[in-house]
Amino acid sequence: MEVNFAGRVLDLSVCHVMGILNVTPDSFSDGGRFNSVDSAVRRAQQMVSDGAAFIDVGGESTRPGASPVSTQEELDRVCPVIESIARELAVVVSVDTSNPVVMAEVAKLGAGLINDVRALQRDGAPEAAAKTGLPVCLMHIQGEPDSMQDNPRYRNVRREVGSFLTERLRVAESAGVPPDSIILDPGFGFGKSVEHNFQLLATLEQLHLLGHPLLIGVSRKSMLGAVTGREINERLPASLAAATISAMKGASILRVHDVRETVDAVKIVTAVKEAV
Ligand code: 9MG
Repeated sequence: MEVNFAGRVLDLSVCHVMGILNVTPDSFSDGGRFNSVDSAVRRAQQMVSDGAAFIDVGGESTRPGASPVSTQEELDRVCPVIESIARELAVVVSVDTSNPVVMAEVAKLGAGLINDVRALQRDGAPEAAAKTGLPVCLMHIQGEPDSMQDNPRYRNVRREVGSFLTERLRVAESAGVPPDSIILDPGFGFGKSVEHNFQLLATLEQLHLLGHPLLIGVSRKSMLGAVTGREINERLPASLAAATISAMKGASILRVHDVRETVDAVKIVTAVKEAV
C-alpha cells in the first residue's frame, strides 16, 4: 500500500508517526514572526530526529471553541514554515487546512499531504485539493470547531461516521482526487462525546471496510482526560495506550505531540504483528 507524498513514497501497510506542529500565535513564547519560524523549524527537526515520518503544520486552531482565521493570516503563518521544513528536512510535510487558497499555495512550497478536518466541505476545496495532485486526508467532523462540542448527537456513531466518510470519498473522487491517495480519519473529539469517541476507538477496525488507510489523532485529547482525570500535559501514558490500540487495529498514521515515545510504542506493535 504505497503512497507518493510529493516524491516521498511511504508504505502505509505499516504504521508511521506524524508530529504536530501548530503555528498559531499562542504556540510560541518568543512572539515575533522570524523567531517563530525559526523555532517551529527547530521543533520539526527534533521530531524528525525522534522518528516522525510526517510533520503536520497547522495555522488555524481547530480546538473546540476556536474561531476561524483569514486566508492571509493562515498563509502568513504556515507558508514560511512549510517552505523551510520541505527544503531542509527529510520528512513529509502535511498541512492542516480546509482553505482552498492555502491548499494551492502550500503545494507549490513542497507540502506532501493535505489534512482537512472538514473533509473538503468548503466551497472549492475538492477541486483545489485535486489540482494539487497531493494525497488528502478526509476527516469526519460534526458541525464546526466553534460549536461542535455543544451537543453532539448520533443514533449510531460508527455507522454515521462511515456514511459521512463514504460521501466525502465520493465528492473527492468526483473532483479528481485519485482514490489510492485518500486517507480517512474518524475525527476523535470533533463533534463527539467521550462515549462516542470510545465507541469509535473500540470499533476502529470496521473503518477498514472503506478500503483506505487510516490516520488517527487521539494524542492528549479530552477523551483521555475524562477517563484518567489528568490535565493535558499529564496525558502521555493515556495517549500511548490509545496510540497502541489504534496501531494494533491497523492505523497507518498516528498524529501525536510526543513523537519519540510514540515511535517506541509503534515499534512494539510492529514487532508483535511480525511475530504472528
Ligand atoms: C488538525 N487535527 C487535530 N486533530 C486531528 C485529528 O484527530 N485528525 C486529523 N486528521 N487532524 C487533526
